[in-house]
Amino acid sequence: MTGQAQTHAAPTSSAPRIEAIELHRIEVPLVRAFETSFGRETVREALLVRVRTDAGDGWGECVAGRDPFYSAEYVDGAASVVERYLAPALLDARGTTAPARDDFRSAGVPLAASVAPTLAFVAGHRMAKGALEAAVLDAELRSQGRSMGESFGAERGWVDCGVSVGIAPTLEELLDEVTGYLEEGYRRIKLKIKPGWDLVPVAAVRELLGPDGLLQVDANTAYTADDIPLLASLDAFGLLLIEQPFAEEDLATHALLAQACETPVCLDESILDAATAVDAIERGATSVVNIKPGRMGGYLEALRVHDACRALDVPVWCGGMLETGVGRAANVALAALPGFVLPGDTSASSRYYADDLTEPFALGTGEHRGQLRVPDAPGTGVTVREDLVREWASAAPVALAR
Ligand code: NPG
Repeated sequence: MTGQAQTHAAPTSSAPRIEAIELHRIEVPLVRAFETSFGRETVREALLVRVRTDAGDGWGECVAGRDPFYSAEYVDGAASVVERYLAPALLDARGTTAPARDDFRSAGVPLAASVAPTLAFVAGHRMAKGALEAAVLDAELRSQGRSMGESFGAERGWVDCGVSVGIAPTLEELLDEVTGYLEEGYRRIKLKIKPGWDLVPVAAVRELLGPDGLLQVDANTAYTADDIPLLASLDAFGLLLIEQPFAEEDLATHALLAQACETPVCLDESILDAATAVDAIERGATSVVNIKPGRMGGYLEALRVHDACRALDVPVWCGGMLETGVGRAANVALAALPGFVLPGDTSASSRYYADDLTEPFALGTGEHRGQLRVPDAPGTGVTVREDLVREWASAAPVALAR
């Protein structure tokens, strides 16, 4: 076969070598319950991975939730697949044998670029794979003295922040919550909607924001094709976008909605990688893309999705999965790329947590009101508070070594 560029990862002596991988399960209380069309959370159950290399450590956060409701992945399953399959494979390969993709986004991070190919023998489990890749990337960039922003090609020192507002018990409580976020400076409001909680809350929040306030909605797959007329009637409220109203496999109904309404349709759950993004765009099922690195198997694929969307002139924005500072830091670096033209769900730590696992992310003031600063120290640029990892542990850590 000719024309197939295949390189081998970590051919240089400068690439770190993986020595050990640790899994840490934690439970972090949320400052307020977060309700979506698929469930209600009061605690974030998270899986953190620490990769120990001969050149230093790196941390990654798995975004799988407690239950397999947003996606098929869930945190117990992620921990199991990391422990049984993924971590042993990385420890065996140690970045020296797996063929890495030879593309622009793999350049400069040979060890991180070897992770996805090494783990490709396991079907799916993108969130689990993404956590490992993020930890390896953090370790590798720290060893090079480079920040994620620098390595990704960030073009901004600050990013615009939006906030995702859960389904509230009453309209009054919703308006109180949104008012609080506006006072804090958030530049865009995203409302969670579901059948029975859509037109009325959207109308009320539009009135609160005034005609110029940035507003969008997220249905997390709660609707069906029968709801197209109702969803099209949201055009009256000048929304930035309608996010994922239908099932993740159902591009056809999203394309029908896109034809029936003026509001841009944005896919989240459906977009698994650059290929599915391009396919959905070409089918007319999405004209804006929510990029969540965990859903795509890691930051390197997220960068490829960004690049593919940019080449097609499709705007992207950075989603969120209630990340602690570990994942938030990397998301903020990603959101500083030029294709991220809409504010992300990159909220301040205080939106979810009284204490964050790292230095807290706080919204800026003055000209940076409603923005977060992109970390510029090596790797994620933040430091994990190991005292809190221990304090919040919900299970004994698991350590795997070669
Ligand atoms: O700000 O981190 C955040 C959360 C943003 O609404 C948000 N996330 O569907 O996009 C989503 C939703 C979500 C949260 C999905 C938790 C899955 C779990």
